[in-house]
Amino acid sequence: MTGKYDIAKLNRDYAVKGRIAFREGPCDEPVIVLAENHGACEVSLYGGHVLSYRPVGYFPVLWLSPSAAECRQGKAIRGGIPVCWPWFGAAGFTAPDGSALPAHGFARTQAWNLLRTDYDSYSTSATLLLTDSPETRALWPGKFRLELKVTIGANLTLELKTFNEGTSDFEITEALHTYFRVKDIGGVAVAGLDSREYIDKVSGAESVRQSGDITFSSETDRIYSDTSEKCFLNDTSLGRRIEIAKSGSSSTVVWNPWIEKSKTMKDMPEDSYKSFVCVETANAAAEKIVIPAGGTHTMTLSISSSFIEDSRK
Ligand code: TA6
Repeated sequence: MTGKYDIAKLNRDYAVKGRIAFREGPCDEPVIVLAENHGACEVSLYGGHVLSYRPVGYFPVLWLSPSAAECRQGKAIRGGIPVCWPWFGAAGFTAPDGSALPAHGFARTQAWNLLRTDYDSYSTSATLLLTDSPETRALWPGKFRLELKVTIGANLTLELKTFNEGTSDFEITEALHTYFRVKDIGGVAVAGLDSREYIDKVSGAESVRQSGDITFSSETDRIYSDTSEKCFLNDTSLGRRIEIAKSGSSSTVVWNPWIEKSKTMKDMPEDSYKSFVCVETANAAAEKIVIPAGGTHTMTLSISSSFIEDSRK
């Protein structure tokens, strides 16, 4: 036993052969391995962070930094699916004591708890739980319960459910900040956002209309609004299409840091920008979610992949 968990005991008590297992992970928090006939995924209790997803017979769907295993307390794991909550991007406000707040909220740097695991003929799942604490209340006053249900089956599905446990409304922005692995960023297009408006965080333009598919040749950082439909990541050189379906989400964020920004990011190799693109399931910018006292809000993401003809042949 190295950290606060006895992984061997967790496996003795809760592992299910071929379905559920536990391993050591970042920041001394266990990683839960979930498997089913169609594929497998892993989710860390540190940050409630999905680290990997691989459908049987396919290339890994998510990109994860080689430095992820060395992630330190208070830092977010680079790659996989970070949970950005209870705010996306800059907080836009200060902590109750007036101090500055980290980008993308605190959920992705907290230790979550494992609420339950389930499996049946079609899927295997784990439900993780984060609740407010003196540490979170020092950053944000909300009294909350946050559940993340990760399900592996024919697809990978994440369900992020916010419960307002307080006596007054609170407002959140949020994102499942998914890093999709690609063979080469130059051969990638994101489809399904044509004619949608976006905020361009690189140029500062507040309202730009998308024309056609999104391709990548420089730093790209866009928040698309009024986007509740599924979108697609077409990786022609890999011969793969990833379908990104969702519910309870109005915003879609598309990000690639490109060359110069990548050089400033010390938790990944400089050329990593060639190997991933983030298409994020979100409620961001003006698309805030107000949750009344005692109320809930659920955002879901479902990822599936299929082969496509390599259009270059
Ligand atoms: O989702 C895009 C973005 O907001 C970018 O502006 C960039 O900051 C990225 O998130 C990564 O943020 P992080 O705090 O994880 O380095």
